Parts: sequence; structure tokens; C-alpha cells
Amino acid sequence: MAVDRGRYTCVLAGAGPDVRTVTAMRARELGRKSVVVGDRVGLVGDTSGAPGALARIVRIEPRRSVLRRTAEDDASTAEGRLERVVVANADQLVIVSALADPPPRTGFIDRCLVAAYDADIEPLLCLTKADLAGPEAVLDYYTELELPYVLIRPDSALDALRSLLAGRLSVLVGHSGVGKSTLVNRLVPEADRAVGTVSAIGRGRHTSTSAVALRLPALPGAQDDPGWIVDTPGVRSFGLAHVSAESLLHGFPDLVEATVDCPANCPHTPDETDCALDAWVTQGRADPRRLASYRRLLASRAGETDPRGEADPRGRPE
Ligand SMILES: Nc1nc2c(ncn2[C@@H]2O[C@H](COP(=O)(O)OP(=O)(O)OP(=O)(O)O)[C@@H](O)[C@H]2O)c(=O)[nH]1
Ligand SMILES: [Mg+2]
Repeated sequence: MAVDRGRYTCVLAGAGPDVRTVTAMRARELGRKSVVVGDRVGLVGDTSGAPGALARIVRIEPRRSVLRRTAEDDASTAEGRLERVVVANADQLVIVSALADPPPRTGFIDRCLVAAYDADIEPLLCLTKADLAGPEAVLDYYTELELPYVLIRPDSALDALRSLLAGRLSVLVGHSGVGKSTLVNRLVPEADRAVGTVSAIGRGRHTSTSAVALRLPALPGAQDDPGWIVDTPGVRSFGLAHVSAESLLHGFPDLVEATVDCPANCPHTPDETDCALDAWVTQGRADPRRLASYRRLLASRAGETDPRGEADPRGRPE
């Protein structure tokens, strides 16, 4: 459920919400393998969960999915220069974007979509602060994608979101200040996640500092497993250095079909005159902004532009 300075908070498989969590450390035999939130592990030792009890993690089960993020985009911290596993075994990536304060960045959302499709995790677009601005510009940009989405305002009912979260492990990702922890606190009232303020320049203050998995409460009358949600710290960027150029295209299902008409080994770059993507867009079969976004990602992988979503105003829907 959580990792903090070498201590791992675990919940026993099949344990109900009232069963105590188990604190564990890693056993030496794990070597350098990292254990991350969402991992299923083998525990030995004192698994009673009693105060002061410490179990040991001796095994990591094979992961169903691995959400990775490379953050040479975020070279301000030593940690940020590494490839990081955000969460293991997630079924759903909830891409949280505020509609205002901070403004939405489709460039960032596109990066998250690439990461989701690459890791075989279903994306869900969660547009917060719908009380401050309308979703039209963002939704218009994604019309061809059939991307599931939910709109969140402070007073909105969360039933639709809860049913999309049921039975799965979902991970929230988004810039700092978009309202991830606010949403988690509404979904899991006893979570008590710290909530920050958004500064005048429209950035949150990185209130949350590590990923934490929380069990969603059972709904009255519902038998189904309500699922788990992972709150994560806000990210400035979602680096994709670990995704191959070929796989980048999977984040753009609205463009994929066009590439069957491309020459063999087409790099899909703007200077490739026979690339079928240009005609596809000219014929109105996809949004030219989506092609531009795809090509920006291609170029940023090649180191031609600043890979941060923020640094590129063309990433905005307006
Ligand atoms: N108007 C409005 N404000 C919201 C909404 N959701 C969250 N906020 C505010 O946005 C600010 C940031 O919220 P957080 O929940 O801390 O954001 P976060 O995404 O967890 O940020 P980090 O932990 O830094 O990544 C707080 O002041 C919230 O009250 C919303 O739907 N509408
Ligand atoms: Mg937070």
C-alpha cells in the first residue's frame, strides 16, 4: 500500500477493511529489485500487524502491469533523473486534469495516454474543477478517441466515477494542484490526504510526496469489490524515454489506421513526404492537433525539443 523510508505497508490478501496492515522490510534475498505500491509480495515473519511487529518481503509476484515514468524531464532532483516505476499491477490510469487553475495541458494528457496504452492499463480522463471552466475544448480534442471521462466539481455526485473504479486498482496521475488528493478524500473519507493550495502562477505545491494505495469503501447495498485507488504526488512531466518510437503511436489510436499506407519503416516525421498521416489529417479523418502532438513526442524523444508539457504552449487545447 505504501513505501516510506524502507518500511513497506502491506495488506494481507483477502483481508477485510478492518484487518490491521502489516509493516515489512525487504529481505536481503530480494537483491536490488524494487518493491513498489501495487506489488503483490510474499511475506514471512511476524505478519500479525501488532504494534512494533515487522515482517519481511521475500518475493515479488510477477506484475500484471508496470506503469513507468522516466523523468529526465524533471532533472531538478537526483531521483527525477531515473526511470521510475510509479505503480505495479494497476488496471486503470486515471489521468487527472483540472479544467482551470492549473489549466489543462493536452500535451501532458497525451503523454499519459501513451504510457497507459504502452503498459496495457486502461485510461480514464478525470476532469476536475468543472465549476471553474467548461470541458468543451479538452473533449473536442479527444472526440475521435472514445476516451472515457468523468467531470468533477466540488458538489458533484461521484457515483459514475465509483462504478468505473469498482473491482480494479486505479492510479491517479496529474500535475500538482489538480485535485487528486481532494478527490481521494471525497472517495475515501478516512484517507485524510493532505490538500494543498494552488499558487498564483497556477501550480500546486507538491503537497503529496509519495504514492499511497487506499481501499475504496464498500457502497451501501453493493456486493462488488469497490476497488483500490492510488494517490500519487503531482508530476511536472511524464517522461516517455522508455517507450519505443513504434509504441508511441499506440497512444494515438485515431492515427494508427492511417499508417498502413505508409512506406516500410516510415519514421512518421514531418520531413517524410510519403508519410500517410499528412493525407489522413488533410482528409479530415483526424485532428491536425493530434498529429502535431504525436510528432512533438517523436521529436522530443529524439532530443529536438524540450520534453516538458509546460514548455510547449501548443500543447494547450486553447
Ligand atoms: N474550485 C475547485 N477547486 C478544487 C477542486 N478540487 C480541488 N480543488 C482545490 O485545488 C487545490 C489543490 O488540490 P489537491 O487535492 O491538493 O491537489 P493534488 O493534485 O493532490 O496536488 P499534489 O498533491 O501537489 O500533486 C486545493 O486548494 C483544492 O481545494 C474542484 O473541483 N474545484
Ligand atoms: Mg496530493
